[in-house]
Amino acid sequence: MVHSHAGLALAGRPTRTRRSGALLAAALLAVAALLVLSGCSSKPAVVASAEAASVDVAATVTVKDMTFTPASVTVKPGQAVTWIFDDGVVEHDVVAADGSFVSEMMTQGSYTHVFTEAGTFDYSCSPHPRMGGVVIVE
Ligand SMILES: [Cu+2]
Repeated sequence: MVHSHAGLALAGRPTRTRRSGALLAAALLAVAALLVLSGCSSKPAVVASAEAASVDVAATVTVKDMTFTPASVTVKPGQAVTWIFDDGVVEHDVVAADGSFVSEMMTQGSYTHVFTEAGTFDYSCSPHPRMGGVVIVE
């Protein structure tokens, strides 16, 4: 009795395994496609934060109340800007229009970037496009 039941179960197994394997593969492909569509089109690659303690931080921007404060900071070439995230549970990021500095999505902590060249660098927050700021390097 036990042997015949085991035999039936084994006989049925390969078909079921193949079918669920195909479903799993299809599901993974769908998830991968969604990640590609939502990730790559909306946000450039993250640029690692500099170590704030070892660079010349000349301006600090607070990310709070859905606002970058102050919205405009001016530093010299070689100096850094630090953004401090402090907006409760609301996640923000800092994304340069030219992709030269890009933070992770964060609710707390900080992000520091050293500006090596003169210029005007606009940035925004990717989930909240109306949040904007500018770093002027001169
Ligand atoms: Cu935001």
